Amino acid sequence: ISQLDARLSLVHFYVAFGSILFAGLLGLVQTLVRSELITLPSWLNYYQILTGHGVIMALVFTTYFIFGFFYASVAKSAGEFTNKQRKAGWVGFWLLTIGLILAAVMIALNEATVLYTFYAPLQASPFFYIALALIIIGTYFGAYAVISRYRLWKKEHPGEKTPLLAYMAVATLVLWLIATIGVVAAVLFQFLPWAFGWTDTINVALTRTLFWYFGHPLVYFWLLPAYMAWYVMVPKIIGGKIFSDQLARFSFVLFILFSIPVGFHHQLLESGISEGWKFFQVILTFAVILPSLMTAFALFSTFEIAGRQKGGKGLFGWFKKLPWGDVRFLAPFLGMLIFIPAGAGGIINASHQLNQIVHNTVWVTGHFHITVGGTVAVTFFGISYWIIPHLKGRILTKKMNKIGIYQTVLWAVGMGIMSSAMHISGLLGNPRRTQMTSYNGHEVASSWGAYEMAHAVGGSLLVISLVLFVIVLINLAYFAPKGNEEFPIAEELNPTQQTPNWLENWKLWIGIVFALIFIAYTLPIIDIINNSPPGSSGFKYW
Ligand code: HAS
Repeated sequence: ISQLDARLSLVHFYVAFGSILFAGLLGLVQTLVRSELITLPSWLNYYQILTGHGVIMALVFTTYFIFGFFYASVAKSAGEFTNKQRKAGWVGFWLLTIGLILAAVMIALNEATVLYTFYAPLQASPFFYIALALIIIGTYFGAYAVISRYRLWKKEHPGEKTPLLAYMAVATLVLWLIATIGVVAAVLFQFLPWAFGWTDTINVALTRTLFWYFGHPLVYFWLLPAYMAWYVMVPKIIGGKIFSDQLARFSFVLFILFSIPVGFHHQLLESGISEGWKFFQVILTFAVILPSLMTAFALFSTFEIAGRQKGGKGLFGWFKKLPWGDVRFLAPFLGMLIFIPAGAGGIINASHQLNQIVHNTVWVTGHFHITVGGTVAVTFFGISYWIIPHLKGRILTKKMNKIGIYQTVLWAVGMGIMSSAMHISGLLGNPRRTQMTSYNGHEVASSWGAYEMAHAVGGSLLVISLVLFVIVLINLAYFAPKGNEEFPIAEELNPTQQTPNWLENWKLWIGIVFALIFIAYTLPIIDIINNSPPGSSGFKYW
């Protein structure tokens, strides 16, 4: 891709890599505090670190990485950005970065110790909410750049099927744009007036509902770029083809439809929302599992077909033919493998009765570490190993490939130890989001001790892995031999198969998703507004 587009993409990656290393260190500190191996100095508190870790990992690392990946993927598949589009990308980058700096300062000053979900009645400085608003507006500029490049491609190629990668980036951004309506409404109309003191109270149930309207699709905003790599890049790396272009597009459409009207599955134990509406959203939650199952099916087929074409015989002979020594494949494959238990955990969470056991325990912390910290992060590592040298005009050397394999395996092992311990001790009642886990030596709490230690062991491996990751990336960006590292985009297995035009009918999908949102949310929100107890005046941790 052009130098100008590469620069826009790279600057996003650099912030993403710096932030994951910093937030990883904060995560390690948390595990050491919870396992009582260290105590914090008086000027620093646990929840401040937890907020920094959550905000940077969940919102900063992911958002920067995803936009860096989208700019490169769209420029590669749909053509160079125009000056206007690229300018929008830069405006987006600077808004994101100003928002990030402002949020970081507020957290460092202990004036935004509200955790990454910034639940009311915990109250932050108004500047923290302004920072969030800047970050979201920044993403809108980025979305404009990507979507308008895709539209321009359609104009330049009338009647042709759009490039799959660009289509997927647009689908993910459509999901993002609709999802952010909830958080924008909460920040503009509830949090900011309350934090500035223009309103005395805040409706807590409404803020949480608007947050989860956004919060659940947010997890698919993280996941879908990993799916882009699984559907389009991994087949090329293994010498195979995309199993079905239609299936891939349809699974992304299903994510748009079903990922938004499901936020209540995070609020199953909250009062103020009737059981019927929770039940309805749980049904839709089970519908959003479907595109992941379709993806699993397509990937197994891709692997088997590629392995057999390479001479793999018998029931599982094809498996041995996959390129296990290539980090560009191994890392995303580990991501897929991790997603099997991670997805099963999600299904457990979504089941109303089981949710009563796991809600607000470290089981949930284990769930999101294994999903976003496992599946998504490991896939992003795999992408980084070829995309950084590609953008810098260098190559992934054998030595860096080997270190990359150690790094991703170490990450998977560390995450495996940490999140398994979290899942198990969650079932033993270990609560999430608390610094003190000893409860003065209570018998039940003492059963968590060994697991807390395992968190610390896993967390330490993760930090070693991150240091390795950043070292390899610095090498790939500045010291690896010059060359042309491949940007892997696979062809379709069956190119003559027609992809139906309705898959590209955005008005239809956006119309259906708004209808579903209307059905799933209108009455419960009216109920919340009419029947909530008096709002809360707020609680400042600082
Ligand atoms: Fe979740 C809580 C339900 C997926 C992230 N989730 C969270 C939170 C986060 C999060 C951050 O229903 C915590 C928020 C907080 O702070 O409170 N989650 C689900 C369900 C799914 C799911 C049903 N979650 C994710 C993903 C995430 C993520 C993905 C991040 C990226 N989640 C919940 C619920 C809660 C929750 C409740 C609230 C809990 C509570 O009480 O607070 C589904 O999307 C999962 C479907 C996935 C599958 C797996 C398919 C497998 C594939 C791999 C195939 C492998 C191959 C490899 C091909 C069905 C695609 C080949 C292998 C060989 C062996 C050859």
